[in-house]
Amino acid sequence: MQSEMRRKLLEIFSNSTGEFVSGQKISEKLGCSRTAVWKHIEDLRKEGYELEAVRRLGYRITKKPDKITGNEIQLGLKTMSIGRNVHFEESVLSTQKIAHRLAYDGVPEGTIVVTEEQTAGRGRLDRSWHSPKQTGVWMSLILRPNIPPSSAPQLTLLAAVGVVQGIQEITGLEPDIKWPNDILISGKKVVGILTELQAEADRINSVIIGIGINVNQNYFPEELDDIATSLYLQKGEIINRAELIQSILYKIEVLYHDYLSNGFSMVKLLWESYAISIGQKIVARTITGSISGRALGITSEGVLRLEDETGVIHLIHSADIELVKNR
Ligand code: BT5
Repeated sequence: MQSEMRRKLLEIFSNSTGEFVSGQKISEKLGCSRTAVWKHIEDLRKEGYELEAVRRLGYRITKKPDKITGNEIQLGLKTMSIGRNVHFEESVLSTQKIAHRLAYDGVPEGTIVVTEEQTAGRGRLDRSWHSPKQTGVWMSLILRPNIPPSSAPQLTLLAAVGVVQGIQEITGLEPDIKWPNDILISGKKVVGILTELQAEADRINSVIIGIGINVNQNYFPEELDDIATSLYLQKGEIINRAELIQSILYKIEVLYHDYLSNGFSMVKLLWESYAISIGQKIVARTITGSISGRALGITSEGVLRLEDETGVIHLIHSADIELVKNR
């Protein structure tokens, strides 16, 4: 099917929000015959859509295929700018890499890069990020906020809040955030976020927020088995990734607009309400060494405050955090 026809047809169903649409109406909107409509419907079925057809009522989509191309993400998307421009590729080294290039080339704010599989997905400090085919959400979001580079960590926390809210909405699960960028369920990592900048000394050109979500994996390689989990493993149901992406993008956009107009306070409050490490004993491993103590909270810049045993308060900008179990 012509991609334009397909897009229009899916749009008609999306606007009908689950109600039946008559063959007559579809043929009018597409400007084609009823026989052609029937053929297009068959094409959708071949692509994995399940459609119910009832005499005199027409058609409705009962199940969408688990695809995350631009069309699937945009149909039903409620945002104004975030995710309105989608760059999709079946397989990439890393969506971050592509997003850096697109950001440099000047794509609109809110552009996302999405893929089915990353062969060289990465975390912080060039650690690798396991991104198997068709099971996860591997995406990078390009923002261009007018903020100083020192405030950029706030956007990692903003993205984490948006992802938690999206997961809650779609799955009903209640994830926790571990400063700065891990989202955990039952103590295991389900999401990692990597924020990178294209910036000059005093101004940001682009912020590239990489979000990796384990969605439908039913197992992990041995080295991750103890520390990683997926939404499927937690919920016991396959999750529709396009709907999850739509929900997360919408939550992020709402938070981002509030952040640009009113500052960090709303995100800070929400973030603290999901954070598990605050008030707890932790070890922060930084590049220069480890500090143990109690996590007091985050500053208005999004930096972690940690009080060591002697009462000295350290500001931690970047670290891996281990929660120390109280005996
Ligand atoms: C992160 O780093 O958690 C950030 C991960 C960001 C991934 C996204 S996917 C889209 C975009 N494109 C990219 O190339 N990256 C971003 P960090 O805190 O450094 O954690 C990395 C560590 O998490 C690894 O050393 C492993 O121990 C563990 N890990 C790797 N893959 C994992 C997975 N799928 N689930 C849970 N843990 C994983």
